[in-house]
Amino acid sequence: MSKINAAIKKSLLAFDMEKSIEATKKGLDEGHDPHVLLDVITSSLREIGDKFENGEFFLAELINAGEIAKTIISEYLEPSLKKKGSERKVIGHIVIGTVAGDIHDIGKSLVSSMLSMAGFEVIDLGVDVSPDQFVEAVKEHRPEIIGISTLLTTTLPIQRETIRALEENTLRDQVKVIVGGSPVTEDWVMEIGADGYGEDAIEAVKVVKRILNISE
Ligand code: B1M
Repeated sequence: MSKINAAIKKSLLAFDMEKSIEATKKGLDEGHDPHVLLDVITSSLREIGDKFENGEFFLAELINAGEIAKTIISEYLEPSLKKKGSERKVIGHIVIGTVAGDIHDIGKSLVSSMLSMAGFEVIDLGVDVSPDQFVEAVKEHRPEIIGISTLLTTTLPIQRETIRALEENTLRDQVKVIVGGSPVTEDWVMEIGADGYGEDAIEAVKVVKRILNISE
């Protein structure tokens, strides 16, 4: 692991906002790939989640880590990723959100940003989005695709409920559905009848393009 990556990981695991920002800025200034820095943050958060799960860290620490990661990603990494891409024409429209009962938004927002950088117009409904709210957004915005995110196993069934709500409102054949979030598996995608899923934000963009037959 490079010195910068190690410094970011160390400061995130110490819940030190200042040092995390400092290390990220240094990494960007030294020309490190923002995608790689993003991977370091994601894997560090996973480690923090595991430590929370086994009782080593408390909820307050999970909250702190989430806040630090959000700040670094939205204020430093995303602007740097955007600089790399140029202005593009709109290639599609997507409504995206995190399901009802779930307030995790770091990964979902990353997927939104990557899609936006790839040329999609993204209507981000935020977190705690009910199946009815997804349905209303589809009626209002008429996207080609919707993205349903969740990180909790307890709220995973809401992805299925959202697809059912689209069917009940006779909208399912007008809109494709991509799902995502750490508990989502290929089997789950098949079971609920979604059109695809992305394991991470980069994969999500590829999958959306594939589903919509966009080759650029
Ligand atoms: Co929470 N949390 N959390 N948490 N949290 C997890 C998810 C957990 C795995 C930690 C653990 O115990 N190991 C665990 C879930 C266990 C389970 O359900 N099996 C958990 C828990 C239990 C909880 C609470 C219940 C804790 C409590 O209160 N006792 C609570 C729930 C609150 C609620 O939602 N109702 C809770 C709260 C929180 C915080 C608020 C403190 C904070 C979130 C802050 C925020 O999002 N603004 C938080 C955090 C930070 C985490 C961990 C540590 C990190 C999540 C994260 O941001 N990862 C997480 C541990 C883990 O994930 N292993 C954990 C970085 C992000 C870039 O990755 O979100 O996976 P990720 O997104 C990826 C992919 O999944 C994918 O692409 C993204 C980018 O690469 N992806 C998509 C995501 N959505 C997609 C959508 C797509 C396609 C791809 O298409 C639509």
